[in-house]
Amino acid sequence: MEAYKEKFKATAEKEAAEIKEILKDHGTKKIGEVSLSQVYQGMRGITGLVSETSLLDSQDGIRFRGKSIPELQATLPTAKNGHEPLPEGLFHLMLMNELPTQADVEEMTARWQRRSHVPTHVFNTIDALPLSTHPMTMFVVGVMALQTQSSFAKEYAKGMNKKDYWEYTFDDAMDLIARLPRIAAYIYRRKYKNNEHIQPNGMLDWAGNFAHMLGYEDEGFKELMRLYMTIHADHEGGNVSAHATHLVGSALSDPYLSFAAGMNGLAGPLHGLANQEVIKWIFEMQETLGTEVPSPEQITQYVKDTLASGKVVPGYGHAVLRKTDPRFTAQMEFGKKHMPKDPLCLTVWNIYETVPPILQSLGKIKNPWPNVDAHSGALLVHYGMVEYEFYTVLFGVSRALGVMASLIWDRALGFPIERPKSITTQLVKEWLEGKAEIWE
Ligand code: CMX
Repeated sequence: MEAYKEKFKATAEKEAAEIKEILKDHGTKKIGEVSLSQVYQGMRGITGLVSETSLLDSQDGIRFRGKSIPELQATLPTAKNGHEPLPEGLFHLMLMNELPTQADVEEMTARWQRRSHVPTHVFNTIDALPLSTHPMTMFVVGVMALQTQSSFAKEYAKGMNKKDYWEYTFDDAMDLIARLPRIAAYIYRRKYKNNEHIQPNGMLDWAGNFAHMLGYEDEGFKELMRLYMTIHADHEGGNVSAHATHLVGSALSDPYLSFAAGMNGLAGPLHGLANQEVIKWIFEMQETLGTEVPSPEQITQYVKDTLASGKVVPGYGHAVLRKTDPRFTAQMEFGKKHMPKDPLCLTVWNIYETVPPILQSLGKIKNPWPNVDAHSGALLVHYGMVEYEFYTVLFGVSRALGVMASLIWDRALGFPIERPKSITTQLVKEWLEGKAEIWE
């Protein structure tokens, strides 16, 4: 290692050890209303944000405007002959705080169809990237190229009245949601399907048309997309993608800039990228063990090896949830209904039986249960979408629904620029020695 790097490593290791000691002895000490441990450990449990569209309960999971996922499945309008909720309905619920009628949902589909034109320069910008580029990078670059269309940015430059912020945020949010499936499908077909693109079908709903443009005409895949786009849309305000979108938006960066920030966060393996990591990890397990459906004993050993090599088990654990994620359960039920004998789904279900007790036995993991990402890939693979590097883009298209509805509310309620206070470890040490104050 280069000497300069060595020097940094030694300095950082010393400070990390000091912080560990400080937290062991003083972690519960309060700075204002919060403890020193919360300040150092990812602000866990600190209530510091308002996000109107959904609320996460550690035991019951996510509720969108008070409605759980099973309730959404029972009450939101579906496609003709379909059973899964249409994401248009969820967006209406999050935005308007009322259950949509069939007519509300049809109007939303039509509204997004009218707004769905993507200018050529966006495709040209994506085309400028090497084919080897990760799909999430292409997605963010596509969103940034689309920022030229921002009504919010144009009106702000002209001199917009504060009371109108929400309205141009609303227009940009609608345009962005309408256009994302086109951009995402373009990336998929460019990278994996020989650059052969499929024109939109104006007769289909938003998620059904997305499935069509991706190249999947199976009605089962369209139903999966409707469910997928609904359950990945929102997970209250503190997760990385929602928080980043909200934070950047608070500087009055327009919705395109804000959403791109959120997507850069979603592309992290501890957040949305975990959905690709899960399938990659299972494929590697199958290859290493030489079997399509590894036994519980084989899975146990593989999980132990993963942990011993200093890696996380992808798809397991959560910062807030303390039970099996209802989004995992909804996907498992979809799998049991549509593909009960699928070998990859069987493996996901065997992993679900095997992993939690192992993680629990480590004693340090707060939630040993599966999250949303533990299941999604197996369902996609069943319909032929094996290109797992693309999966986080699907998550991103869905997440736009929640973070854009929230952003409209942020501007409608006039929320200010976000600016929490930070401190240094030097100040903490002086404070513990009684030589300095920490301002509250
Ligand atoms: N495998 C191995 N170790 C895990 C683990 C897992 N699945 N989940 C948590 N841990 C470890 C943490 O890395 C941490 O270890 P250290 O103390 O050595 O740093 C310890 O257990 C305590 O962590 P925690 O308080 O239980 O969990 P956090 O709130 O810090 O992190 C999360 C939450 C999701 C990042 C973590 O559980 C994880 O890394 N899971 C795997 C990645 C994943 O599936 N992410 C997707 C989450 C859903 C989403 O956003 O899409």
